[in-house]
Amino acid sequence: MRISQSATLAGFRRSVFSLSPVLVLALLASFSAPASAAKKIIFDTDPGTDDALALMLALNSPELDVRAITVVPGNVTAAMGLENALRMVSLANRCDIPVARGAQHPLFQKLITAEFWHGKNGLADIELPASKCKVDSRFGPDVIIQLVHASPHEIILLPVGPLTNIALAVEKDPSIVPLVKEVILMGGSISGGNVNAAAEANIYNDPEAAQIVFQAGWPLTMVGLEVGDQALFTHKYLDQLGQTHGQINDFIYSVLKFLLNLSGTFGAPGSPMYDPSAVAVAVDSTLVKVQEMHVDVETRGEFTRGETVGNRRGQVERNVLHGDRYVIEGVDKITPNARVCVDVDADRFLQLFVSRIRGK
Ligand SMILES: [Ca+2]
Repeated sequence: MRISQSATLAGFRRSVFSLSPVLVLALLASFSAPASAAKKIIFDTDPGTDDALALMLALNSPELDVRAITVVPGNVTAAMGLENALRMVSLANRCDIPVARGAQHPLFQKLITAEFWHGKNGLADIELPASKCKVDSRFGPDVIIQLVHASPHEIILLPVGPLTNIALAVEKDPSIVPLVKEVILMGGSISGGNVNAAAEANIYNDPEAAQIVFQAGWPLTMVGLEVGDQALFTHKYLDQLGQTHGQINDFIYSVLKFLLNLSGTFGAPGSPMYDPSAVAVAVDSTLVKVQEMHVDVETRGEFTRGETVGNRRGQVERNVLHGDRYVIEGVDKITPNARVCVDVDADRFLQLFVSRIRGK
């Protein structure tokens, strides 16, 4: 798609030589502005039904320029996730976007796959056509490193799976940290988990990687369960999606129909929009309210491994050892490392999602 747009623009430039320079500049500016203003993102994903929603929202949003897709194991194995990513970019006719395989397993634990929630093939048991797109030969974390250095201070990392690939990129080349514009991730919770009492699935699937990403020192927005659980996709929105048709529109309609049936079997009023919420925040940050706080990822707790522990008060007591006991001598301020999304304008987010998937 990008190639044909460039070709059209080149032809356009040749054909306007006879016009006045001022008019030409104005016309060119009107053509060039949206592309240059689009935010460059790297989409790191474990596809996954809600990954599919997120990816198609990103590809259908002119505010975003998806520069690469890196695949991480999570909802499904690395191999299945790669196949799903390739089929989806093919469906969207976007073989121009590099799709790279990344880590094959979490850093320090066994992978936990979620076909239970996503269907046997990870994509709601929808069989997409074989991909016309080829896998990029590079290792996903290397793609991240290369693209960040190629566009310093411009790349937004948008991980919507376990944070293994992002952590590997940081560990291999810490110099990318100050060069990344920001990280907007789907994951975590400061109000209880969805895999157990404490942990959210993406963080739970690789807590050590998550702790590396949270402590790296870059601007980081955590779009966690506080957003996704409030933004429930219901039949009202599904009906709107069903009014229009197209390859992406019909695919996403089928995915959401699967998810609504699934949530219905659990008596839920709708399907939580986890991964697309992070994309939506990248598109329009005014959709959410954020609170700055310091977040650590619990890696050792008996009941809390994988919990994102947010310090809502921004302080800790200072305990000083005096003989055989500690004495509280004051309170130390804690520097925030994350903007935690604590509220969302759910209807505006869901309307944005529906309209973008419908191609409007
Ligand atoms: Ca995901």
